[in-house]
Amino acid sequence: MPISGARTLLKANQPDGFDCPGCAWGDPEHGSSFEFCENGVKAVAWEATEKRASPAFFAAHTVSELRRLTDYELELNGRLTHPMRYDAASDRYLPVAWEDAFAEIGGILKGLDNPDRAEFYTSGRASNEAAYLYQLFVRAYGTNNFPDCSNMCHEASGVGLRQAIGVGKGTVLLEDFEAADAVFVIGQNPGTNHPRMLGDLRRAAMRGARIVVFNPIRERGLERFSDPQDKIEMLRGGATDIASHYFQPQLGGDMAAVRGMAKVVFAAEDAAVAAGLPSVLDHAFLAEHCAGLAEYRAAVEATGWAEIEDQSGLTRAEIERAAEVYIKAERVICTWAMGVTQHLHSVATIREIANFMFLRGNIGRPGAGLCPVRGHSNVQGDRTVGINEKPSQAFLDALEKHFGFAVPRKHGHNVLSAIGAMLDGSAKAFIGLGGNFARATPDSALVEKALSSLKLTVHVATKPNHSHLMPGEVSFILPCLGRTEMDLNAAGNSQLISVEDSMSMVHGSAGINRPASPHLKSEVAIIAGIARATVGEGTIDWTALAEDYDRIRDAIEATIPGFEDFNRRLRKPRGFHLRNTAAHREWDTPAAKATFFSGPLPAETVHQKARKGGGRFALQTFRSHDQYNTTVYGLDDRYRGVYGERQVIFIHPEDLKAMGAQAGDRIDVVGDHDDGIARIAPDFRFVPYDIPRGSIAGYYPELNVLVPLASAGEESDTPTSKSIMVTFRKREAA
Ligand SMILES: Nc1nc2c(c(=O)[nH]1)N[C@H]1C(S)=C(S)[C@@H](COP(=O)(O)OP(=O)(O)OC[C@H]3O[C@@H](n4cnc5c(=O)[nH]c(N)nc54)[C@H](O)[C@@H]3O)O[C@H]1N2
Ligand SMILES: Nc1nc2c(c(=O)[nH]1)N[C@H]1C(S)=C(S)[C@@H](COP(=O)(O)OP(=O)(O)OC[C@H]3O[C@@H](n4cnc5c(=O)[nH]c(N)nc54)[C@H](O)[C@@H]3O)O[C@H]1N2
Ligand SMILES: [Mo]
Repeated sequence: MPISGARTLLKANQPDGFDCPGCAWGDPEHGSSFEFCENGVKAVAWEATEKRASPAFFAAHTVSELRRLTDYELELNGRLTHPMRYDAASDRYLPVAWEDAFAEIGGILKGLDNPDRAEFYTSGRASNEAAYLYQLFVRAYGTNNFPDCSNMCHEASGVGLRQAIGVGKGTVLLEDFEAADAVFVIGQNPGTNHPRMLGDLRRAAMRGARIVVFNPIRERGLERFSDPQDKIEMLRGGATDIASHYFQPQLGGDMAAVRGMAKVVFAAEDAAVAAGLPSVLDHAFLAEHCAGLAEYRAAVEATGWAEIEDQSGLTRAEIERAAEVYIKAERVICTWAMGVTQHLHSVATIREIANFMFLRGNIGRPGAGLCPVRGHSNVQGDRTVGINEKPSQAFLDALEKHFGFAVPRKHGHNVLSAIGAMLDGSAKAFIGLGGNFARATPDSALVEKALSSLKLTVHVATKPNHSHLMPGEVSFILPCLGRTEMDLNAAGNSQLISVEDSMSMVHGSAGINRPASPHLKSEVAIIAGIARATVGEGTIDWTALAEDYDRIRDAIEATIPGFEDFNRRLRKPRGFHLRNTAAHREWDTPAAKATFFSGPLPAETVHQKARKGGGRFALQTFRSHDQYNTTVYGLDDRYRGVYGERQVIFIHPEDLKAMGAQAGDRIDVVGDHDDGIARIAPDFRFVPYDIPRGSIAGYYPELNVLVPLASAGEESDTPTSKSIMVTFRKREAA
């Protein structure tokens, strides 16, 4: 790594440095111990690369040629350096002047007969300031079309938690992990995706807290972990056991597993009462704070063990062991991520997790609470500052009052409805603030077609990716500064941005590296440029806002609760905490209580359906250790023992045997969704693995060709990329 790279790392997650673009895990109070992780290093080094995808690179390759590269090969070309415009005649991207790009984009947007014909995507790396300015521009233009990576990520957590506790965010702070007696980790692989979280889990395990994992796959990082911050452990080559209990449910079986645990808790309560022992339930909390307990208890009693075992894939004895830990622990935290949120029944599952935690009052007190672990480093902040296709009326009122323009009130498009609008021809323009829309979304072939059919596509990006290679009639790639780079205004002063982590801590971030190219602009400056050319400076002075981000923060303070004295508090070493009502046991729900939901278990989950025969399997798509979403850093997945390849399917050895297949056999994976669309992922290899029978796994984004647009989570509308029905086809020998 070049020296500048090492210097860069020393400034990651430091009070005077930049926020690590890796993940949204919180930073410790004592910011002096330099916390970084292997995958944070990769994320930072990826951005600080010395390679450049310059105009010479684009001159040397037609877009059709570039399309044949893998995601990995494409991003290897390094950082974008110039704004580029697609030239259909030569099938190449050519350099363009910033002002010309802004003028043409503004012209096309103004020319659409209805602002709802444009789609404004956000990926979760955008800062609060960029995201706020973006939503302001888009609403001044006249639409609430905000498809957002959140729609594919933690949407179900937002929806489920809002219903249950009145706020769509987690209730714990990092400090709570120091006080918890037990942490339940459901559907999450922190060893790869939130390595700094493993440090906190390890410290908890070392002081005797129980760590209970629910994951169909045995993930090495959750079993044993050696902390890179612990020099003695590193020198000895030692490691600490993380999980005290590891349960392997079937895909989508978590709601049944959690309900099973609730059943055990109610039974234990009855036994305690009969024996004259102290109650297992937290009656004081339930009486003062909760609504719907009696109905919930009835629903739990109506759910039989046979149904619970069949759907969860766990035995009653296993579930009793897990529940035992919960009952014995005074303070419990439950964390989860994509293994819970990317299913058909995710919202119901998250409500069930909340139900379970209410039983012993495990919310709103130290060492206890609900903790959805976010993905992108500022995905939570982007929502807070208004990237939301269904904005609250209160927020819209505040915008209208502060800025004095009429805001659009109609709900806009999320990711799936935006794709629908592109496919049916009603959408005409796509603007992407970061991300890789074509690769991150389902049914890749259809989305590629959708993007290419548009009148205008614009991508604000740091590196070339496949979404840039589906140009519409007019198409731009606009290169921006990354998190690690200095963002200087016209006066030469370094601008501060802010982000919000999974624990609702808002803190500042300022890059330290020289920009990858002198032609880059900040995301804020790019949004201001497009806004000026589209809606003009009549009501909003875009130039002044972009010139000093303190002014954007003043506007955030004036329109969004919780940001009082924003500019001053942001400059405090660890930033500040956005107040979470549920963490204070205030319930912003219709009943003004923490609310139990008592629906039945799903009638059938994907593995139950697959088991009916026809050679069908339930597939989940997840991340390797060497990738950041659609960005592939390398072809290894060290913890899972896969090297030099990504086209693999993890499968139980007995399933292989039953098919008469062997490790290493090459196969095509064939989609089996009942919508008449043929879906094939060609040329994969079997890897025998410790995974329940009937459930299989492979990597995103290669397998997105198999994720059906038509399959969306109930109430969350999230693509169901962890429950896909597939079959296999043997490949003919070449
Ligand atoms: N290095 C790195 N860091 C990242 C990312 C990255 O790509 N690379 N991505 C970021 C983003 S945007 C996000 S959202 C997060 C993602 O973080 P994770 O949610 O950890 O990501 P996935 O790789 O999708 O892993 C899902 C885990 O859930 C398990 N699982 C799947 N289905 C089920 C189920 O039905 N039940 C249970 N109990 N478990 C299940 C899988 O076996 C796997 O261990 O990470 C963020 N951080
Ligand atoms: N099958 C399947 N599909 C999934 C998932 C899954 O688990 N399985 N996970 C889903 C989830 S959780 C998520 S969050 C989405 C992710 O979807 P996205 O957020 O759209 O995708 P990323 O791969 O994170 O975006 C990578 C691109 O972002 C750009 N970029 C990087 N840094 C910056 C920056 O600082 N500024 C700007 N403007 N651009 C930058 C680079 O050009 C890079 O190519 O994918 C979803 N899709
Ligand atoms: Mo995500």
